[in-house]
Amino acid sequence: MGQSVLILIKPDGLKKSLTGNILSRLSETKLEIVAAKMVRVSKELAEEHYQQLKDKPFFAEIIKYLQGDLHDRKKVMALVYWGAEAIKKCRDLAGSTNPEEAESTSIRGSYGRITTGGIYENVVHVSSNPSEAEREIKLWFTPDEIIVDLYAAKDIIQKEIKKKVWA
Ligand code: IDP
Ligand code: MG
Repeated sequence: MGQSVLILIKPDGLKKSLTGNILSRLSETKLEIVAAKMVRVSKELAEEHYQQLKDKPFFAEIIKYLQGDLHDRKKVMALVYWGAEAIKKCRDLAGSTNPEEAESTSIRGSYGRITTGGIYENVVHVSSNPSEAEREIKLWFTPDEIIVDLYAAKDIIQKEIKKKVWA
């Protein structure tokens, strides 16, 4: 049975030009990429993403961090990986949340740091369990943006919705 997992390359990862390195490391897992895009992160999206941490003293700072306010890079790269034990494989590769405690060969151990303000800048987000992965994937992606059917979806007809199309 396959599992899906949301990966975010956070603004520090993009600013430090680590995209290629991180994707290479993730390719060691032999998992399949089933969705990928660049996202400009709104405050609402960041707060929804980290909703379970809203009572933590560092909440406001991680919202700014995910939005790119700390790195002058207002974007993240969002990907969905799919395959056997996807969550464990990706979390193992990412390493511990605290980059100083993360194994030195892990992504966070190699590239993360703790800021003087105490925030763990750890380069990547990886969902930590299947229900968190489902919630996060549905938050970051629409069904059309994922090339396989991961979760139940339905067709609806929407009228009078303003959206941008090619001119
Ligand atoms: P995770 O990213 O390993 O799943 P979470 O507990 O979900 O860890 O925390 C989300 C993010 O918040 C972390 O990746 C890190 O950037 C930041 N963070 C978590 N705990 C701390 C802390 O104790 N101090 C500072 N930043 C933290
Ligand atoms: Mg987490």
